[in-house]
Amino acid sequence: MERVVKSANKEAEQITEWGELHKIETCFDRAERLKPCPIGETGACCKVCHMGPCRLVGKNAEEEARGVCGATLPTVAARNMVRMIAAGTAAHSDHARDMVLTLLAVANGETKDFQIKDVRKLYRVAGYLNVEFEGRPVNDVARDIALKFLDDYGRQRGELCYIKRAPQKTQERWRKWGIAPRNIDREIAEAMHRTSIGVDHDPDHLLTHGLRTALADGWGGCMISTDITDILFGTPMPVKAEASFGIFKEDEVNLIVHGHEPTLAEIIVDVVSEPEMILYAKSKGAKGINLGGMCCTANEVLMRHGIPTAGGFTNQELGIMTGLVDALTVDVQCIMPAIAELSKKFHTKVITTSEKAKIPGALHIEYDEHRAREIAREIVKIACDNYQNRKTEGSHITDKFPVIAGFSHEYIEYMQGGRWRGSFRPLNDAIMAGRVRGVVALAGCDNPRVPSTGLHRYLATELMKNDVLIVSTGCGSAACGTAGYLTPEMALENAGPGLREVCEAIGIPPILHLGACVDNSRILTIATAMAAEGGLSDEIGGMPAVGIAPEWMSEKAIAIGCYFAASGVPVIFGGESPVGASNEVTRIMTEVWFERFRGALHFEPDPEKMLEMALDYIDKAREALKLKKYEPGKFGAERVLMDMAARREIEKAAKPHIGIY
Ligand code: SF4
Ligand code: MSK
Repeated sequence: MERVVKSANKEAEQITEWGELHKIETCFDRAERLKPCPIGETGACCKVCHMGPCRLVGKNAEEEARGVCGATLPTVAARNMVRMIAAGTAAHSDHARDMVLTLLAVANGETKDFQIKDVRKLYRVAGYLNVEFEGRPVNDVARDIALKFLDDYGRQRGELCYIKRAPQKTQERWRKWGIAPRNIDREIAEAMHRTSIGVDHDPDHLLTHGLRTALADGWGGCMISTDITDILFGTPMPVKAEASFGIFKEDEVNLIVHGHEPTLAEIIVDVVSEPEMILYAKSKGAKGINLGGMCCTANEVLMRHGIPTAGGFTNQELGIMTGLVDALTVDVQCIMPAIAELSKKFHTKVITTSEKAKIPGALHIEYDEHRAREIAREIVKIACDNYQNRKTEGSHITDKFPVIAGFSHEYIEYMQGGRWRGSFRPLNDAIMAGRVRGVVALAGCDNPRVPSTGLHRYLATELMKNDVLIVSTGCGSAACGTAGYLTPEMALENAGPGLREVCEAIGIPPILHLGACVDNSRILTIATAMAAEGGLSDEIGGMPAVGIAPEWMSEKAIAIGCYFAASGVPVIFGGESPVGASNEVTRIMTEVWFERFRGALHFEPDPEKMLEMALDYIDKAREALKLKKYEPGKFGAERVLMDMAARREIEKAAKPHIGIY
């Protein structure tokens, strides 16, 4: 039988081949063996009560199939979708809640291991929340901010604080259709209530609440998490780093942080460079301590400290199989339980650190923000002790790729005009003139059900060629990073002529790594800034912009896709549609949502069609905005793009008025 290609990444593929040879099973083998249930896959199975599970199948299932209670297929598919949104929103927002509680602990002086690093960002957030900050002690401002955000989890009436950050027109659409969220926990709880047996049975009504829940994720949980993480650990600006399995060092202790929460990882970044820790590592025979990351905890420390990444979701088992990982700490989300069992075949210590997440077979050292440094030292020492247990076997890989990451929306604004004149004008102008055809958010997971990272690579390459600027997050960024796509040189080699010119003038890569999956909120902020800048759409909807998650697998991705759609961005997901069994639900999520919110959520397994659909959305938006028709290499008149020298001149002359940099 012909071998199935498991990953588009050469290095990952090499490890899977080594694994097959040594009879070591990975998610790729399990994905090959476990075919998805075709009924559940398309949203036609209901198991919300114990009269079921009911499978709504058959010739005219859409019209005729009924569950024991009488639920129709559109009801069942819509309910399944809403439950996915609720779960994804819960995940991001619970992570964000912990960030709020950390900020509160810092403000109250309850933890000595963290301080507020970015006071400018604190003031900017205070401004959004109408918290007085001038002349007040920083910790008092931080406390008020934390309390306001906590209120976003429990307020019974009114709207989330950050709803008003969206363009006015976008807000109006939300209010008109009743999807402006009240509080994060309430929308999640109501989603679970409405989808339980015998409550809401109207698919449109159900999905409308799904959008309200998703907005609580995007403009609530995700945006809160991004902002507090920036306040506590610094707003990212471009850093150089490396990606892929070659980041592991043969002669140093390799400690990898994996999951999503940045707090413990931040302290570990600090602790690994303490002289006594380095001495400790040396006493065990290693030359030093090498800290790396995986998935979104990696993205957090990559964005702020240039810590290298071993890649995204499907690389977690493969990392262990290099035989070089001495300890792998995991916090929450996207952690395969398989790593605990797999680690026994190697010497790797898997350490769970969240009070919310244990894996049988893993060592549990619970993170506590009041003893953060002490716990980080304990973990680093475990990794050092384990260095001596390293065996020689494993699929060692030496390839790694340079990466430029750290593009916060604040920095993107800065690089288009400098500290005092930062704006989105140059980007808007470049889009209007047709140099940049549009913007695509290439995000979401990598998935073993396709040659993993392959769809990200294909789409990134084709979009760049077509003069589309890419903003990426999460494992989409990891997929691009481990392919060597996150450097400015990539623009020279692969971008179309207009995009290349823009990238060279501003000094940016054609793919901007914006951070972890919670940092998709940065895309909402960028879209809002572009709308405010003028010349394109005056709301998020109608921009020549599309979201694509070609290899999504997590419920969090569904929540993200839906908050993009509700905000006005057409979104295309790969793979089979989880609501594909119902034409009515598919119609609501594409046509009806587009009519109401100018966004949509499509599922399209064919990557060429995904590309075609994205470019079509972009071109239609350009046409509706009466922008110059996109023609490669032919541009309309636009302002002169500001290069670094021009920016310095302005900075010399200008007085501060806006911007945080
Ligand atoms: Fe079946 Fe209705 Fe129960 Fe769902 S809620 S499992 S359709 S009886
Ligand atoms: S880690 S949600 S696999 S992006 Fe954020 Fe990656 Fe998807 Fe998890």
